[in-house]
Amino acid sequence: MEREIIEEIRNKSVFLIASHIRPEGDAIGSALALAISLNNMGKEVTVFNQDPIPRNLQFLPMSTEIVHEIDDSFHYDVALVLDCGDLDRVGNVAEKIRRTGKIINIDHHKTNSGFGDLRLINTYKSSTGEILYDLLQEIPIPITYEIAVNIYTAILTDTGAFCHSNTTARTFQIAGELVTRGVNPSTVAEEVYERQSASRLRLLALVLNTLEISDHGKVGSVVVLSSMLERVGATPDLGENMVDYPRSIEGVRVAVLFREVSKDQYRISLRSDGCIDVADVAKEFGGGGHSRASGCGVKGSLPEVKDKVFPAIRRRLIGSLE
Ligand SMILES: [Mn+2]
Repeated sequence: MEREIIEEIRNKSVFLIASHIRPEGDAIGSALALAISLNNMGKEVTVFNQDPIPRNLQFLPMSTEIVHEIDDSFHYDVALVLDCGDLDRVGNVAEKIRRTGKIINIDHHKTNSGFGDLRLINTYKSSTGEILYDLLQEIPIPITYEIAVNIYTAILTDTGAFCHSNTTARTFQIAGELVTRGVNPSTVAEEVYERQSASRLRLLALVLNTLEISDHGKVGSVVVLSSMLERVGATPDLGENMVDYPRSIEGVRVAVLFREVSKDQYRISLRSDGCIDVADVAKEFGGGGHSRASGCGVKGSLPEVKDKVFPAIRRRLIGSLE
């Protein structure tokens, strides 16, 4: 199928690139890397993301050109949907994309639904950025600095700075090649990780107070409430990576973040050290992701949501650890 995708890219001229709502490094980095590549081939490209670009990704070349709305009359030949397990993950343009033109689905999520006319899905790759790097070589497109820094950021963020289990020898090989194209690892790390706002640190202090450890130390969880965001003047996206803190505790095998979306709706982020498949847990609630990192939305008050999510984890833990 990779051949057919390359043919589409070579032969068509107007492209829409879309990635998932609440974007992170892989969603933005891979979309921009592909957009710059297509621009360099003389193609017409529009990059769409429904939500604002996180502050720490605004240094990426071409990030200011991402649009957050698409006119219904906008015509394109091919929609390239990146880093989305399901087409609905692109948000409110899903319907338009479904109706117009060809859809190419490029992703690495284990729960990918297989949507689209053409698919390039490799669940063994660390990131969509890593998949794209190989695709660009095949087209072939010269990897300029602007492309390299976007792919590097995609890989850096999706591997948790080369710490997660999806980091392979190939990941480092690609990262090395990107560095030879001019990417400076310490500059990128500073942009991505050391531009926190004071309100995020104040939020962290409140969130850590909610830390709960259960199941003999194996499950750790924290909560982000809207009232906490208000108190410190933080935007909802600042609560997103809080799941990393319970995850880092010795002995914790599964980490959970409960984020209040509204009074009766919570967004759940799940992390596992591999002992259980959290994509499976998320799927139970209509979400998805990877076996070690996933997410879903659950309706109910916080105690009700906890009463749904914890047993779903416990059931699998009991099966896996005995
Ligand atoms: Mn990704």
